[in-house]
Amino acid sequence: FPVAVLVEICVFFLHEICTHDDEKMLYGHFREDFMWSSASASYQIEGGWRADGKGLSIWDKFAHSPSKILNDDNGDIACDSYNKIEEDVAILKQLKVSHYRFSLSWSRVLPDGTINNINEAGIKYYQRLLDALHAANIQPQVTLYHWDLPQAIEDYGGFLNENFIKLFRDYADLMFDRLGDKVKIWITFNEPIMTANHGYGFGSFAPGISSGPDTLPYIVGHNLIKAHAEAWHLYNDKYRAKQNGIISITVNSDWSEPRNPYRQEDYDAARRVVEFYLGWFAHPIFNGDYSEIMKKRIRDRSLAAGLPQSRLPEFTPEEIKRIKGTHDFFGLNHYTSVLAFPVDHGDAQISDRTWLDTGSSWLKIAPFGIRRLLNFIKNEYGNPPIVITENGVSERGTVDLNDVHRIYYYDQYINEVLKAYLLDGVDVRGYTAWSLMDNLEWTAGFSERFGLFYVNRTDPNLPRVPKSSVNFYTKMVKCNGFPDPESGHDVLDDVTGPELLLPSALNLTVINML
Ligand code: GBH
Repeated sequence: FPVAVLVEICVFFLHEICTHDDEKMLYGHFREDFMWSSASASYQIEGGWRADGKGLSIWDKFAHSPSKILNDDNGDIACDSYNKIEEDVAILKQLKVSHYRFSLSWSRVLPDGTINNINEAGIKYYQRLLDALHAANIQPQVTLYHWDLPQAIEDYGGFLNENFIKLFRDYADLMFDRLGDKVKIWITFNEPIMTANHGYGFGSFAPGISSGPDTLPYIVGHNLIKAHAEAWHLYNDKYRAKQNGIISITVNSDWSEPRNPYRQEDYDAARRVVEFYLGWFAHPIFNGDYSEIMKKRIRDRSLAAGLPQSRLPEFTPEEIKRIKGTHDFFGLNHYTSVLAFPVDHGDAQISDRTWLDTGSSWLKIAPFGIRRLLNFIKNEYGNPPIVITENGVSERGTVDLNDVHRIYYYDQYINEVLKAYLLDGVDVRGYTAWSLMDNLEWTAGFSERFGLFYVNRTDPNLPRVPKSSVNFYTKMVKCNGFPDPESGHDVLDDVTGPELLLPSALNLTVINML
C-alpha cells in the first residue's frame, strides 16, 4: 500500500471510532404497531371552569390567588377545549397520530370529589370526546389524574389524608364503568413527584403547601403509590376481562450525569438523583418497596437530624406485595438532563453550558439523555414495555410559526429513542409529543409555549394554527421513524424547509431565536 492510502484508511476508521453513536443520526423504523401520540391535560386546555356543574379544583383556587401564576393567568378559559371538541380532533387528524393522550378533570365529573354527587354533564363531555376520537380512528390514552384535585378533597387534607386512597379508587371505578368501553389505555397518575414535591413540598404548585418540605412529600408519595395500586387492582379484577385494556402510571425524570466523569462522588450523586426522581415511584411499583439507596439516605439524614425514625414512611410486607407489579407498561415523561455532584446538603444539579436553551429555564436540550434513561429503565426495572407519554420543548416571547428549534428537538430526541430501540434493545412502544397546542403552562401561565399548534389568544375564537413542526411531526408519524434517504423512495424525500438545514446551521438559528 502506498502510505497515502494507508493514512486515508486510518483516518476513515479513526473517524468511525471517534464519531460516537450519540452524534450520528440513525436510520430505521419503530415497531409496526408503534403508538404515535400527542398530549394535553385537562386544566391546561379545557377552560369551562364552572360550566355545567363542574366543581372547583385546587388549580382553580391556586390560579385565583394573587401572584401564584405569571401575569395572573388562569385556566378559566384556557384553550376552551370544553367547547372545541371538533377543533381539537381536527388538528389531531391533521397530525395523523394514532393516539391522543388527555386527562380527565376529576371535579368536572365529581364536583365534590366523591361519588355521592355525579355530574352527568361532565361525563358527557368526555363521552363526546371519545366518540369523536373513535370516529377519527384515534385511540385515546386517558390519564385519570393530571394535578387538578377537587378542592373539596383538599379541604380534608388531600393526598395527606389516607382516605384519599378510597376516594381515588371510587373515582377510577366510576370512570372505568362509564368510559372504559371506549378506552384501552389508562394512566392513573401523571408525574407523581410533581404533586409530592411541588404541591406539598415547595408549595410552588397547587395546593401550595410548604409547611413540611422534609416530611409531607414522602407522605403524599406514599398515599399516591397506594392509590395507584388500588386503581390498578380494581381494573385488573373487575374490568380487564371485559374491557381488555391496559393501565399503568406515568413517572417523569431528568437523566443525570456526573459533573466530573473522573470523580466517584459525582457518579454516586448522579445515580442518587435518578433513584430519588424516577425510582421513588418506579421502584415500589416495578421492583417492590423503595430502593435501598433511597431508604438508607433518608434514614441516615433523619437520624443525623435527631429524629427517632426515617422521614420516609415504611410499607408493610403485605403492602409491598400488593404494590409490586401494578403496571402494564412503563409510562415515561422526559424533557431534559442535568449534571450532578454532591454538596453539603444534598446533590446539586447544573446543566452543561453547551446544551441549548429553550423557552423554559429548567429545560436544556440534551438529546443523549433520553437514550440513557431508557436504558436505565430497561436494566433496572426488568425490561418493561415503555410508552413515552411526554417529550417536548417550549419557546417564549415573539411568536414565530417557523419553530425550527422544536423540529431540531424532536428530530434529535426521537432519533435517540430509535437508537435505544434498535441498537440497545429497549422495548419502546410509543412516543408522545407534548403538547398538542400551546396551553396554560402551570405557574408560567401562557408565556411558555410547548404546542405543535399555536393558539392565538388575541382572537376570541382561540384558533389553533399549525407551527412548522406540525409538518415535521406528521412526516415522522407517516414514516414511522427515520427512513434512509439513500434508499430512495421514502416519504421523507418530500420534506422541505428547515429540517433540511445542517444541525450546525440549525443551532445558530436556535440561539438567535431564543
Ligand atoms: C410536564 O411536567 C407536565 O406533565 C405537563 O403538564 C407540562 O406542561 C409539561 O411537562 C411542560 O412543563 O425548576 O421549579 O421552575 C414537566 C415537569 C416541570 C419538571 C417543570 C421540572 C421545573 C420547575 N417539569 N419543573 S422549576
